[in-house]
Amino acid sequence: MKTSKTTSLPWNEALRALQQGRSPLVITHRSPDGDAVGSLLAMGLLLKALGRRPTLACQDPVPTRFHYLPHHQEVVSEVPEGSFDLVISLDCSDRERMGQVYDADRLASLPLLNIDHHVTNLNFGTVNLVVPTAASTTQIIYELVQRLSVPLDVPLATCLLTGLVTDTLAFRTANVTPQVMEIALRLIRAGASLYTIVQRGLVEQPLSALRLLAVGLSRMQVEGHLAWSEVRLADREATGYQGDSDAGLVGRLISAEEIRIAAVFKEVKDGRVEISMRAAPGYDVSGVALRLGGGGHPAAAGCTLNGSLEAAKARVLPLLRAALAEQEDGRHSEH
Ligand SMILES: [Mn+2]
Repeated sequence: MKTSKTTSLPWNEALRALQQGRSPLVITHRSPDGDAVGSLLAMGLLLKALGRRPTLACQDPVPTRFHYLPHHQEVVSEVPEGSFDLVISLDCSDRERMGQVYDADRLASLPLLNIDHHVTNLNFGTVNLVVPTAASTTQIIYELVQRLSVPLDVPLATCLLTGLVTDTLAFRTANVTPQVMEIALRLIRAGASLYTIVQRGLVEQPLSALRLLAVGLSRMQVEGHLAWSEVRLADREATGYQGDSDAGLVGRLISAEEIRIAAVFKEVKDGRVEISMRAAPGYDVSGVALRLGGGGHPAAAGCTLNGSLEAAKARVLPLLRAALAEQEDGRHSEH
C-alpha cells in the first residue's frame, strides 16, 4: 500500500513464502464474512496460478449468499490427511480465530504466513503481513497478485472485489481512500460485477433474517449514547433464521444518530456468547474487544466469551461505558 510504512512491511518475505510453499493450507476465520471467503478463494486462485494445489479451509460453511463466488464448493471444514509445508492465515487477528481447522499438534511446526488488516492483530505468524490501512484483506491479496504478475481474470477479480465491498459496506466506511476506489475500478474493469456483489453480498437477506432483526430491535436498550441488544438461541428457532450473523442488528443500532457505541450479545452453541461492537466516527471499540480476547477495527470489533448472556453483559457493558466516557472526554479536550 502506498503509505510511508510500506518499506517496513514484509512484502518480500510474504512473496518468498508463497513461492516456496509447495502444498499450502489456507485458513480463514470461523463465521466467515465476505472478506474471509473472498480472501480464501482469491488466495486459492493465486496459488493455483503459481502452480500449487492449495487446500482451502474454514471451520464454518460458506454462507449461501456467497455462493456466487467461483470455487466456493472447494472450501473444506475438515482438513484432509496429507502433508502441508505452509499455513496461510487470512483475515484472522489471532490464532484462535482460525478455529478448529488449525490443529496446533499437526501444524504448529510449519511456517505460518499471517495476512490481515485488523489493527488488533497479534502478529502470531512466522511472517506477519499485517496492513491496518488496508480496507480489506483482499486489498492486501490484490497487491500480492500485482507483485506476482498473476493475471486478473473475472473469478479472481470477483473474489477480491467481494472482500472490498463487504468490509467497506459498499465503500461507506472511513478507511475508503482514493487508492481503494482505484483498485475497485480495476477489479470492475477486469470483469467483476459490482451490482451482483452488492446485491448478493450485502443487500439480500432471507425473510427469517428480517424477523430476527425485528426481535433484536424490540429488545434494544439505550443508556445515554450507548445502545445494546441481544439475540438468543431460542430466537433463531422461533424465526427460522439459519445464518450465524446477527442479521444486521448491530449495524442498525449504530445507525441511530444519538448512539456512539453499540453492541449485540449473541447466544451461540456450547454455552458461549459472541459480542459484536460498533463505534460511530471518532469512537473506537477495538480496544475493548482486544481486552476481552477478541479484536477488530476501531469502528467494528468483536469477541467471544464463555458463559451466559447475563454474565457477558455484566462483563462487557461496564467496559463499553468506560470507553465511551473516556472517548467523550478526549473529544471535549480536543476543542
Ligand atoms: Mn476483513
